[in-house]
Amino acid sequence: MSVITTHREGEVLVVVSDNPPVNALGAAVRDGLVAAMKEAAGDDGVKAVVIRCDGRTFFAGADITEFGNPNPNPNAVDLNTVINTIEASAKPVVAAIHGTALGGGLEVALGCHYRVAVPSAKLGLPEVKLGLIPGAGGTQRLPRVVGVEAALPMVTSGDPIPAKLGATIGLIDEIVGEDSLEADAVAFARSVIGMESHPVSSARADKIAGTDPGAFDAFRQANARRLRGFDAPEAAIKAVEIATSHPFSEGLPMERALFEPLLAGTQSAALRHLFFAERAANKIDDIPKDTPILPIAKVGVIGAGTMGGGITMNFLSAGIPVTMVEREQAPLDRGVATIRKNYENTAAKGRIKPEQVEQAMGLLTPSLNLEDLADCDLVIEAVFELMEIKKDVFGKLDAICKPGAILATNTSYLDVNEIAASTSRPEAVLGLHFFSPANVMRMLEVVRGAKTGASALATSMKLAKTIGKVAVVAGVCHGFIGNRILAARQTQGEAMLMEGILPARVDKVLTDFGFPMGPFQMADLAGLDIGWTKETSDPTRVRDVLVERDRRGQKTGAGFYDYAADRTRTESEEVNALILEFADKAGTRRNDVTDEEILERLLYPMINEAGLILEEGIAQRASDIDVMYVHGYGWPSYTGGPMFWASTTGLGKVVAGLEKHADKWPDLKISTLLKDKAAKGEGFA
Ligand code: T1G
Repeated sequence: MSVITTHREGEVLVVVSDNPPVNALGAAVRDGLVAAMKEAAGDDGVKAVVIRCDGRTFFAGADITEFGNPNPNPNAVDLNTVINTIEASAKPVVAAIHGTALGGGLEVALGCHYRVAVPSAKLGLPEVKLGLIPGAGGTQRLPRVVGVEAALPMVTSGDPIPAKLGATIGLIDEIVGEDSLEADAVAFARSVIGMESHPVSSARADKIAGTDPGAFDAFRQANARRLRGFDAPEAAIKAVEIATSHPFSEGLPMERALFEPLLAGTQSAALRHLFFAERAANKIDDIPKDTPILPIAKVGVIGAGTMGGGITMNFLSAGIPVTMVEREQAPLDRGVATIRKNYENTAAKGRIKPEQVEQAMGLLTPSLNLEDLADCDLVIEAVFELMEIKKDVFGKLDAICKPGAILATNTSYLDVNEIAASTSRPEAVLGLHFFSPANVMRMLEVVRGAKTGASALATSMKLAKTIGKVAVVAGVCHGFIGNRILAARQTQGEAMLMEGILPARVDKVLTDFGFPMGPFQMADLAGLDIGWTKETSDPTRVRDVLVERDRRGQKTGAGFYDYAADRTRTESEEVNALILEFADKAGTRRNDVTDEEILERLLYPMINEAGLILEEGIAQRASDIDVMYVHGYGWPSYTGGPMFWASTTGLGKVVAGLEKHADKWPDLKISTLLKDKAAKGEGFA
């Protein structure tokens, strides 16, 4: 059965693609579309064409699985030929859009003379998210249809826009009925039959005439921070600029000339790796695909602080009612007020409508009573990070909550098996480790206890998608996947202080690598007093001495750095002097440390810890660790995450670096898996 079929609605030929799961524009689709256009051209009874797709969405782009591999169908027509054939049709062609018209999908729609869409449709050019730019005329046709001001953010952010906005900027000619797409598209097609001419995107000049040449540099400056480190967005800006200064016939090959090097580059390979890695992470290899998913109609959250409030917002925003429990009225009221303020701030930025604030708040039930959680399908505790407190809470929940309810801990380090043992339902206990701020960070670490049941796991992975999180399953060890690997980096960072290497220099090496912040900025943000007590404070440890001086981090206006009221950071002379004094006293001060050594000593131990985690089965697969670090810890996505980066760096180089600096980590155990792969010249992919 061809993936492309046609049928007649009177004088209109309807062309239908049925290529699940997302109507990717693979070879069969491309060939089929050209054949359909030939059929339309050759049939005098056909006066117009509608192109639509079956299934969940209009074409969602080129087939990404074809990239980076030898072309399986060298004789198939390329996408540019398909689109140019559509655009050259003497008979008007209408794109009928539902779902997400993305990448090559939107480029096909731009080749059509008209575009209609259902209200729920979205349109975008997400190629930059794959380290690419549109490669089939998108950067040349989109600005000609919507203008540079609307085109630039679409092409450089890769974020889709809703159909309604598409209609506003002229990308969509008509918003049609949500449930009558084909009929309304055929009616639209009939309405344009017989017109003298039809809009040809590549020939239009009205929307780009008079573009301010300075607009491009202005856009670069306004978006420099967001685009830092990525190659594709700059290429996209250049391509749009070309559309305003060159005829389409020259612009199309120039777009291709910008596209090809990106496709061949490491950044695109890295981002395509992450695209599939995110989807693989959602799969748990050893539980049956038909494992029952438990309905989560009501959620309980214990704790209304930063984490509890942020966790609560995830479910409210997904339309799931939450009962949020605190021990005292004042913190409960503060928690509710903070949630409301967060939503109101988001509404003020235009990201949600004011009525959505009330919708979300209407789903929140504050409570001082654990008994109010009795009918919840899932309860998540976000109480103080002390095992005794957690075990006490779970013991009470076990008695209160209905049979089958899932009981989750938000712990970021503690033993989930020990927590589960404090209940009579270990099969329903797991970790749901959110990352702060929990309502923003996409990462969710699902910690699987030894007795956690398949349903609880499968339900959690599905729920993660519902609340817009990327989930990775971790086994139980101290710090699970993310924080255990992070500890390896933080340990080295502190060791460098004793060599007289200052925080600002260490942090800069990591921010130059692409992290949003380095270990000391991160420590100040989280608070230097996590786990610190007066009784156990270590006067030989810089961090503890800072806490003793009440330099607890950003929250006290001083930590490794000094912070102004607006949280602007400056180096602290006091702290730098203290560090040099410590290094001199210990006789460990060095003046020969290079930035390369700093980077190797910060990142290689992370790769090694990841190798140990894979050996121990704490992570299902290496790509899960990439997903975890990109979405949970700010590892620059254009390097693909730690495992992809180590593989492109060369595992042999990593092992050599670990051995070269072995004296800096006395208790280091080099991962056997890492050494074996390095010896074979393999990567982690
Ligand atoms: N190619 C191949 N497979 C794809 C695919 C694609 N473009 N998009 C999705 N899949 C697979 C995905 O791996 C998963 O497989 C299944 O479909 C469901 O996806 C020339 C060069 C469309 C919004 O970047 O954003 O066009 O895991 O789990 O949550 O200029 O998929 O089931 O085996 O994500 O409902 C541009 C990428 C390509 C769109 C649907 N297009 N896809 O989300 O399902 S480059 C994109 C998405 C290009 C042109 C350029 C999302 C989605 P499996 P899913 P979803």
